[in-house]
Amino acid sequence: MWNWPKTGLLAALVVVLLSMVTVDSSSYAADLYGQVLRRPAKTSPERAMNRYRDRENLVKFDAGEDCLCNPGLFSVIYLTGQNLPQANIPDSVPIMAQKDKMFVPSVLTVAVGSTVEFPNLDQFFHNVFSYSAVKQFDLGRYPQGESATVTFDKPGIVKVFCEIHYTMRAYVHILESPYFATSDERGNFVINDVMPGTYTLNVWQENLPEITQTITIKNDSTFLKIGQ
Ligand SMILES: [Cu+2]
Repeated sequence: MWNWPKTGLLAALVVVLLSMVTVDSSSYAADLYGQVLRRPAKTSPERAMNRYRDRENLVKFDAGEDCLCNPGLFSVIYLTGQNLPQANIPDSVPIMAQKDKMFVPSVLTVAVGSTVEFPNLDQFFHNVFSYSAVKQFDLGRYPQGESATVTFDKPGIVKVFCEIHYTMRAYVHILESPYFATSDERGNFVINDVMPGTYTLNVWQENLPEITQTITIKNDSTFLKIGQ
């Protein structure tokens, strides 16, 4: 009888060992971590859009490189390749607010088909519009506490402006596969649950050439430094 605990322990060990043998570890998804080290592009005077011509001929979008209002601080990192799964539309509605005369966030990534909300959190009117080919819209002017939505039904990049405050600009990236992320202002990013495989890694940053490189994801988390 004194032998039972040992036998039980042995049985448990056999069960654990068997489960290790029978689970195919190659099917595990892994997280891709990284940091984009490239600095934002220098802001340069940008030709005014037709809508502003009667006000100013040239508009300088320059509030300082490190201002969080500078979309150039934020990179979009996404994987492309063969037979990628389709991105799921999230349960929570993605938000691009208008706050302190900025779009927050100024770079937003969403799955194709997503509806984005644009609430005005300032104590004055804003307007939200885009002339981008992927999605043209004009939400009109609305005050604090009001909001409006846009459904982005095609993949691509949409540049967003406010008609009232000409320094406000932002980007919505609409993506087809679930493997995408926006970096923080220091370039850090994570893409969760990437299935093992070989992909093209793409890095977008405002007014800079796109970076592409081949990347192989295995079972373990991967850490990348990009754009050194
Ligand atoms: Cu505004």
